[in-house]
Amino acid sequence: MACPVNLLAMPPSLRWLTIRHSATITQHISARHASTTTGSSSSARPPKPPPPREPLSYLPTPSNNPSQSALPAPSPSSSALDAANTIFTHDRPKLLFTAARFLSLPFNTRIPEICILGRSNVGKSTLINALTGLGGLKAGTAHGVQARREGLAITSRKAGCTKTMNGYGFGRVRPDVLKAFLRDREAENKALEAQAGSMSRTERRELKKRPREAVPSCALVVVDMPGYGHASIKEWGVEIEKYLSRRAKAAVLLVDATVGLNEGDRMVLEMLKAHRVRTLVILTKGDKLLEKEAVRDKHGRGQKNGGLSGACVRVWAELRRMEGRHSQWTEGDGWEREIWVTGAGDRRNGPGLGVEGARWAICKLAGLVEDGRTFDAGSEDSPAEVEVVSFDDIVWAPAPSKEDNHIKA
Ligand SMILES: Nc1nc2c(ncn2[C@@H]2O[C@H](COP(=O)(O)OP(=O)(O)O)[C@@H](O)[C@H]2O)c(=O)[nH]1
Ligand SMILES: [Mg+2]
Repeated sequence: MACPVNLLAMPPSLRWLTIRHSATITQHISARHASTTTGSSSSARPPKPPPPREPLSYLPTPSNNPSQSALPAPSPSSSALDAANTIFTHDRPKLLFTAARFLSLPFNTRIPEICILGRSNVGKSTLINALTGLGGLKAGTAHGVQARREGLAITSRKAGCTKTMNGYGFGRVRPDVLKAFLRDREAENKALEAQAGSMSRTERRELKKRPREAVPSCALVVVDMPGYGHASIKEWGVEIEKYLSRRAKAAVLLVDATVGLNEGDRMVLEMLKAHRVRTLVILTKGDKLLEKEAVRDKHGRGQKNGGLSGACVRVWAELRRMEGRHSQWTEGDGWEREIWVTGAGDRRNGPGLGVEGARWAICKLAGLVEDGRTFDAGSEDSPAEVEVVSFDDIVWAPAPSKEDNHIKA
């Protein structure tokens, strides 16, 4: 996307900002780095910058050369961002299910489903709330019956608050999806009626009681998973590993930007890789690192461990190592080689830092929006060509049933 701001003149720690509104970026940078971008010698204190609302992502070059690690990732188009915003914010989210066990999950063979994983307290529930359009303050402090009634994810400072798999429905169901479902349901009903003629009364009763898939009512299902770390990963893992191995097509792994990858995250990444689940990594609490950066800047101190940019580089490098030399765990059924940053619980920032970008990245993961970004082809800084597989091209795993323990296709 053409951008009037000279990106190369930006300080390296900010270059990886994906730029949408150059005016806001200029404002943001001019307040933090007044002399470098505006050339002004005024000694007046710059006005406090509004926190950036732009999508934030880190998209390094294929060479993975640390000295050129700060590629300004092109922004998704405004229409793609708007499409993602509409899915998440136009209608109130619906709490579709709460399941403690894999076998009690309702069937879903029609709607893209994304699970949100991460250690306890990383900010899973907060991000889900912010995706719906709630401001940072409310997104990070949703408690009680009222929040439940509003379809919000319950957040807590105490670790281990979410103990069940909670599914939220976002957006309106696509008419073609609904039409196909109703057509198939009608055919299924006819076949059952024909079958029922030769059945005993008990068999007919059993048949009626069999759980069936509900009529699709949304465009996207997001599942808030219990966090790990509070209880041991082994204790956490049984039902969730069943979910990852038999049902999951796509997952978002949240990593605390202030901590980086921990043992639990690594174990989950190994699971995702083993079960070939398409994975998106989002750093949370990016606002905390930016705040620390601002304090260090003010005192003329360099950034500790490279600040937020350093956190992205470390996570990215580790994921590249995890891809393995022989097995390609990249786009398609691998991890999306782009790291997104959010500060969904940032109380000073209305909509939450980078939340708009996270909406778009999640919709892209679900196949609801196309990438459509243009990279400067042939430039040394262009990211590697990646094959994008649409969500529709992924074969859905059969829904779990008590009689039959299906294996993911
Ligand atoms: N500053 C800041 N705080 C956050 C962020 N995300 C979550 N929090 C806070 O971290 C705590 C745990 O969040 P929660 O969403 O319940 O974590 P979960 O256990 O992963 O669901 C809450 O007190 C949130 O307000 C963030 O991006 N920035
Ligand atoms: Mg939670």
